[in-house]
Amino acid sequence: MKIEINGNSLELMIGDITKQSTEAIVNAANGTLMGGGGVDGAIHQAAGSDLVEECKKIREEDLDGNYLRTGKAVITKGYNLPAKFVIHTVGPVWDGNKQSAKERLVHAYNNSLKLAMENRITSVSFPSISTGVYRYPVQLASVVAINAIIDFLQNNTFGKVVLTLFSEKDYQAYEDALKKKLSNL
Ligand code: AR6
Repeated sequence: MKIEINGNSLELMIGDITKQSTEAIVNAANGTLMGGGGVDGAIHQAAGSDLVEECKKIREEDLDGNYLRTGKAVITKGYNLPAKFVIHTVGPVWDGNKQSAKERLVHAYNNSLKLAMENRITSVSFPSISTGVYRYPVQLASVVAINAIIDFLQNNTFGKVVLTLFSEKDYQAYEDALKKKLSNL
């Protein structure tokens, strides 16, 4: 499904984000930035070990050795990936607190999009942040993600945003959320 918003496009598709050739892809990372399972593991594997080296440097030099906080985002090169850049963000771990999880997930999407714009990137792919290892229910996270992305596109001249979902079930949740949002615009 593909729609136009304020001269920008938003597309939902099923696929592997490591194969995406948008200028940037977003990684659902953890605060260590050292890789992990899920989409993070797949991105590090496909990008090669230069990626973790750049992440180490960011931790040491930009974050003073600290973890990247939930909702924040940083950017690296894409190395062996088709995408030129990787934007690493940390989504919230689902703890049953709907409101606080929602705020932190909105930050993760917004800060990733802002960082892309600051770097003059005009196309970016997102995975379904937080709905794997971090257990955020996809029916809820999809509504939050769609609202955050659409609000951003309504207020900015950006380009293209793709949501690359990893299963038919996830795609369905995002498509339902998008259709609902469109009927209320
Ligand atoms: N392409 C697109 N989506 C994918 C891919 C892929 N190649 N692989 C998995 N997904 P998760 P989180 C989907 O667990 O919940 C990591 O260990 C997956 O099916 O990757 O934000 C990090 O290091 C799910 O729908 O991220 C953190 O510790 C979605 O990506 C933690 O997991 C997100 O699932 C982050 O957890």
